[in-house]
Amino acid sequence: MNPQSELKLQMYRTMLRIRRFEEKLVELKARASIPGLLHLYIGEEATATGVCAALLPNDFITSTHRGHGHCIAKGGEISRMMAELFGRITGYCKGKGGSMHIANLELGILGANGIVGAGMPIAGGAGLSIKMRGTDQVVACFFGDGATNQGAFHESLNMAALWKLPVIYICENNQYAISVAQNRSTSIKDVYMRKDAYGIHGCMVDGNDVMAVYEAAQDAARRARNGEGPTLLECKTYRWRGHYEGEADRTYTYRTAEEIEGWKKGCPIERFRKKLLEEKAFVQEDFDRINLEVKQEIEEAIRFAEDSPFPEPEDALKGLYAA
Ligand SMILES: Cc1ncc(C[n+]2csc(CCOP(=O)(O)OP(=O)(O)O)c2C)c(N)n1
Ligand SMILES: [Mg+2]
Repeated sequence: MNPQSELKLQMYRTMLRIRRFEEKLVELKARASIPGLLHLYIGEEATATGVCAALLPNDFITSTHRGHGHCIAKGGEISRMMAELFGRITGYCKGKGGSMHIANLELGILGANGIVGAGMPIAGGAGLSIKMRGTDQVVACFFGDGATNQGAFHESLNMAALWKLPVIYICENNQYAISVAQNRSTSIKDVYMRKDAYGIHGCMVDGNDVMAVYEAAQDAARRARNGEGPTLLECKTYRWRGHYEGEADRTYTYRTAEEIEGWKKGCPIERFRKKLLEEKAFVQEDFDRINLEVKQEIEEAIRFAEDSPFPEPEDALKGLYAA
């Protein structure tokens, strides 16, 4: 298989792994098998997948409260993520972090984050460290549309522009911040236009088109590695589930069933599968095989999590950092 086709199939698999992992979480949460809050990424898989496909293993990402997709796309193992959500010691943070705090420095994952906008200064710091160490790494910094009205967004973009830091700022514009539609909170429709305020590159793509996201992220990564500074990449997308798992009762107070169904019809994974079939790059059996393998991977991850021990009470304060 040529490398381009291999990459496409890999991207399909990554999107499906994110989708199936989270569909399983819906079920587990409804049965109260896992503690803590869950913000699901279902419907937005093409954004993390396209961006991370343009990164190298030693590049960094910063993530958000809706971070499972970023983690999987950057190389996170589903079994260790599942164990983390089950609160077991085999999880990425020894079961003490949970959904909103998964981090792994070996994979360049500088952390999911429960504080909206808090990944942006971290990405700036990582970008500055890359510059000072003189490597050609880049940082992909993911955040939502709501986060772009935080002071941290403006402060970070200003400094990254001034110091030409190798950071790709990715706004995952799913059009809502909890129940607040973007047009009720943000003075402009297209967030990427804020590039002009900082004199940096920026563009907007269909965040549900994985190839469009990939190509835009590749351009941004190339510029960053060449010392040309940051890019603001806006990906228009949509979350299918509530803001958090369990929101169901409130969903239809701020968006309609028709709106949600309309976006589901444009499912990023189905769209990509159909495109690959049309290109005659693959046959349906290729997708069937991947579906089966992903299903098995998720089942094994649950077994791994359930078979893993909980942390000991006397270890409660180990592995914690305070500044
Ligand atoms: C500093 C801060 N303010 C408020 C919150 C509560 N909060 C959690 S998620 C969220 C909305 C974030 O919206 P957006 O950035 O668009 O991300 P999305 O949830 O849509 O992915 C808010 C206000 C928080 N966690 N941190
Ligand atoms: Mg949002």
